[in-house]
Amino acid sequence: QRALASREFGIGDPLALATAETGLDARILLIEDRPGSAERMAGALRQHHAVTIEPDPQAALRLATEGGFDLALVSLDLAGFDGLRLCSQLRSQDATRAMPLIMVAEEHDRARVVRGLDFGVHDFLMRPVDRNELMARVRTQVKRKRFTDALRGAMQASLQLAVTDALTGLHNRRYLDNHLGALFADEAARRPGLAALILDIDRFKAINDSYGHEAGDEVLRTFAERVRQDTRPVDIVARYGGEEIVVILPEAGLAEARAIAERIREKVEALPFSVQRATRTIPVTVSIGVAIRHPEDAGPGDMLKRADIALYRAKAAGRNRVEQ
Ligand code: GH3
Ligand code: MG
Ligand code: MG
Ligand code: MG
Repeated sequence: QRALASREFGIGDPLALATAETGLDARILLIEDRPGSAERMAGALRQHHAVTIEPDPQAALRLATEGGFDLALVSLDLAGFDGLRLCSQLRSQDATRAMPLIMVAEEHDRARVVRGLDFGVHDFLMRPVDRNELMARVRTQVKRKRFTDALRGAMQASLQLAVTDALTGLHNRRYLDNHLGALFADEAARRPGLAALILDIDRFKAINDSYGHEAGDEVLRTFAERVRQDTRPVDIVARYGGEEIVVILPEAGLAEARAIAERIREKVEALPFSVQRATRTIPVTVSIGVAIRHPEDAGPGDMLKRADIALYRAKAAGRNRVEQ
């Protein structure tokens, strides 16, 4: 079932990823100022892990912040320093929040251990530290961390996939609808300009018919890439339908929107499209409908409708044109 889920998302199996390296080879920061105890713990841990011993809490905090550690063991009875406070600092700053922490405490210190657990320290060991218990608790925390990291990565990847068009890598229609709705609702009154372009490749069916569907796909990918290059990061570029792309220009008036559309149209026409199977390049042109938001628009659909009507006019007038 896991394998199935990960195939669906097109991502690696997070559990397999996390358990493949079963607790081996972690980088461990051991914050302990009793030399005997530090050496005993480090000796055991070094069978499987890389261990850095740091007796000074300030230096330890700096080291941990610089990153690169998978886990820290923190003595609660550092000379002249409150180990629990160090734990709290490590838990509260962004750079170290996700790093697993294990407290090392004296038997009489159980009340502070409980406080540490309360504010999110992951685990603890009581002195004298048992070697097998030490290894087991470290292994468990490292595995948990690797699993949550892998899961977070997988979730981000699948969220990304849900709003991305697989063929072109552009945003998909779902993304466009969500963001355009929000843009309209938030800024309806204030925004100086908001414009939409609908771009539709001319006679695309003929390209498919002459060169094959795969060549058509390649043309689409190149087309999408050129449109993206000709727009700015604030613009939304989304695949709207088969060979139609919508561009939302959040800061453009009509003149600027027309100019951008004209620039895209010219470039598509001027640079021939090459595809793998065909020896010749393929001439491609695009028709573009332009619309801007009107104050009386009930929603973004009204603006897109006008762009679509303008696109239809461009087609009717002979294609390879920009109309508004
Ligand atoms: P025009 O827009 O100039 O009126 O003519 P057209 O030939 O482009 O007409 P239309 O927009 O109606 O047809 C678009 C064609 O695009 C139909 C469909 O087979 C093809 N198409 C849609 N999606 C894809 C795709 O992902 N890949 C390929 N290769 N073709 C696609
Ligand atoms: Mg059409
Ligand atoms: Mg078309
Ligand atoms: Mg079309």
